[in-house]
Amino acid sequence: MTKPFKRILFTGAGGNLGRRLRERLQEFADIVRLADVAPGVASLGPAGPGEEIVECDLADREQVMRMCEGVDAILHFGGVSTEVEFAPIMQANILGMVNLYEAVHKLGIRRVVFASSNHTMGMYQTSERVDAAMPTRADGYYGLSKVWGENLSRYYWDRFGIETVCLRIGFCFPEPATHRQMVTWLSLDDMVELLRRSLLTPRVGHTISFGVSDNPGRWWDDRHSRHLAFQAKDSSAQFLGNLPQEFAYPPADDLSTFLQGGAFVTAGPKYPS
Ligand code: 15L
Repeated sequence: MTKPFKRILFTGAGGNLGRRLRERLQEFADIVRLADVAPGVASLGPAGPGEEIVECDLADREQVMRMCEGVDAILHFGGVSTEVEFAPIMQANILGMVNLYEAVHKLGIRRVVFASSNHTMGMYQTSERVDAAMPTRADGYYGLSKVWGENLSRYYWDRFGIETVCLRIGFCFPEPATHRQMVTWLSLDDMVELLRRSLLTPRVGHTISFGVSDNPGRWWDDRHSRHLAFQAKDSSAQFLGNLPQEFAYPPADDLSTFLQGGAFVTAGPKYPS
């Protein structure tokens, strides 16, 4: 069967999403190059049929250039994926994005799908409905680094015509169990469909889309990425029984309940104690 691409690169292959997506990536290309930093690579085991495994530190310009050589499209899921101190975020997510887009530009790669995050918008309230044209309101260093990635990729579209789809992914784990996880859940099948639409839609320009299933009460409105024609098939409604049955009022000052970013909001920068 002919596949859409000869070779694609998936960065962050050793992470939560990378490990779960690995076998699903085969449909997109004859060869899937799986990349991660050393510890991530170690957990990948040997390359299977149609796979290549590459070790790469995103902060290292030369390594990033080598990692990108010979690929037709990139799924960029690498980097720090949670709220931590700024130094590692700066290396992997800020400098790493610069290195990646320099390589993409130099090597003539035409399209990137960037795993952004809902934490670009984490400071909106849970009672608000958010779309991609609204100002970003990151909830910490991690969310800010994803805003940087979205803006950098927009610059590369405006200046050099390199297309990027930024996916503001929600909670993409097997089973949601809290109210926030229910609202923000993205099933693996819907994630794959979103990748399919992001890679195969003929013209995407610079697109920002929320990565979320068809959940009840969802906060995010995808009116600005309808051209992707993504239709979520799954819904977290099937997991409603996972929620605690008794209601308890949250404390009035509990930001993690009232802001969309949840626990990331309070995990962010603090004054030294
Ligand atoms: C993210 O951006 C994280 O990478 C992921 O691990 C989840 O925690 C997700 O956000 C979330 O908001 O639940």
